[in-house]
This record gives sequence, C-alpha cells and structure tokens, in this order.
Amino acid sequence: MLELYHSINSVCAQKIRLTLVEKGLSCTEHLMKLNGDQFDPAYLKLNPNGVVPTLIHDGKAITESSVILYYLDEVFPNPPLMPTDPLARTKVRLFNKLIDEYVHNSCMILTFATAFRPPLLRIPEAQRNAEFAKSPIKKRAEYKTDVVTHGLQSVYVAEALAHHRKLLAWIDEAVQNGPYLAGDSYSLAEAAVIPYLLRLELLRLSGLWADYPGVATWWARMRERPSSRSAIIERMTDKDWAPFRELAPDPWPEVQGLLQAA
Ligand SMILES: N[C@@H](CCC(=O)N[C@@H](CS)C(=O)NCC(=O)O)C(=O)O
Repeated sequence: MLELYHSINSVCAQKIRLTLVEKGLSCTEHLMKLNGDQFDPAYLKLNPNGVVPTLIHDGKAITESSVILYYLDEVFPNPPLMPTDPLARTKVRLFNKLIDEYVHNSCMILTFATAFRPPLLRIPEAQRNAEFAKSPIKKRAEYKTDVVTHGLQSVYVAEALAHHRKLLAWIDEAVQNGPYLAGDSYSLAEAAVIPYLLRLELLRLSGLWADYPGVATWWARMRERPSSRSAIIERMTDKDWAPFRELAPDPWPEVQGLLQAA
C-alpha cells in the first residue's frame, strides 16, 4: 500500500504524482497545508527535514523526491521510467542532481520573492521569521527570510535565475537529439523537470526560454500530456491558483532588468 504526504503546489510532490500517474498507481493521500503542519513532531518522525513529499510504502517512510522517483521505478518497473542505455540513464540522474542541488532552492527563492511574498508581508516580521526558523534546514529559513524582505532585489535572486537558465539550456540541448530529455521515451527526467517549468510559467517567467525554441516545443507537449493535467493542473483548486493569479506586480520586467545587469 502506498501513502503520500504532499501538497498540491509543492513542486517536489508534483514529481511524485506525475510518476504515480505515469505508472498507473494509486495511493492514499495526506494533504499537508505547509503552514507549520510540516513541523509537527509526528510528521518530523517520518520526514526529519520537515518537508514534503514523504512516500510510505507498506509502512516504511521514504523521503527526498528524487530518491522516491528512483524507488518507485525499481519497485513498480512497468512502464519503465528509466532508459535502458547506461548513458541515457546518466542523463536522467544529471537532471535530478541539478534540480536537487541547485534548481529546487532557486525555485523556492523565485516563488517566495514573488507569488508567495504578498501574504507573508502581511504577517508581522518577527512572527514571520520565527515561522521560517522552525525549519530544520537553516539555509532554507535564511533564503525565505531574505527573499520575503527584499523580493526580487534579494542577493539570492540573480543566482537563482542563473540556475534556472542552466536547466533551460540543458533541456534545449537534450531535445536536439529527440523528443525526450533522456532516451527515447518519457522518463524520470521529465517527471523531475516538468514541475519547475510549470512554476516558471505560473510566475510569468516563460520569457526565460524565449531564446530556446527546443524548450518551448518540449514544454508545449509536456504541458498537455494527460499526466501533467491530471497530476498537477487539474488538481489545483482556486486557492492553489490564487498566489499566481494575483501576482502583482508582474515580475518579468524586473527579472529582465536583473538578467541584463548580470
Ligand atoms: N530535497 C527535498 C525538498 C523538499 C521541499 O523543499 N519541499 C517543499 C515543498 S516543494 C516543502 O515541503 N516546504 C516546506 C517548508 O519549506 O517548510 C525533496 O526533494 O524532497
């Protein structure tokens, strides 16, 4: 039996939901609010970092989204989401590594500097920062504190943009060789990358791939793939859309300015 602790807008959890749908697997869902419930002692026993997703398989907790992806592919091998060719397999792992090491935090930085910032600014600063400080990952608290205070002018934003541009360049290069990121079919590279492209689009930053026609073509196909729709887009309630719908001011002009200054 599979159980998933997740939240609808969590990019890391979206990877897992995509993979479950691609594999035709169902699970019992535990929807988290991420309003402090991720730090409940009972949840921290499952996921000591106080983050989603956590997958429970037959009573055993598995954490870290990329680790969960590989686990699901090993335990439920059909359809396979890892290519058979060893070199193509390295590509899947490289996309996941880039995301784990750089892109994920960069995505959090851009999201909290824009869409998630206005409601957080309404909370008194000391209270807001005390909430961030509850995270067992201290660097995460530091990023959130700074980007909510300074928005896109935070010292962390330029590097976050550079990491996203690297991901986009990798996608563009990969799709010169075929319609998928690694190998000749949808793989765990797609499941890992799709949520970050959607997030950029929701943040109105799709101009970042204006110079990458390969990305635009790949993304147009991936966005319409049934698993993307059912695992992510159609799961978003009005409340999940709200931070992105009400995005003001439009971040793109300021981001363009930062890119030109870099
Ligand atoms: N490296 C972790 C990162 C997980 C993560 O950052 N999850 C976010 C949602 S995408 C979260 O739970 N945030 C709660 C918080 O920052 O307190 C993974 O890949 O599973």
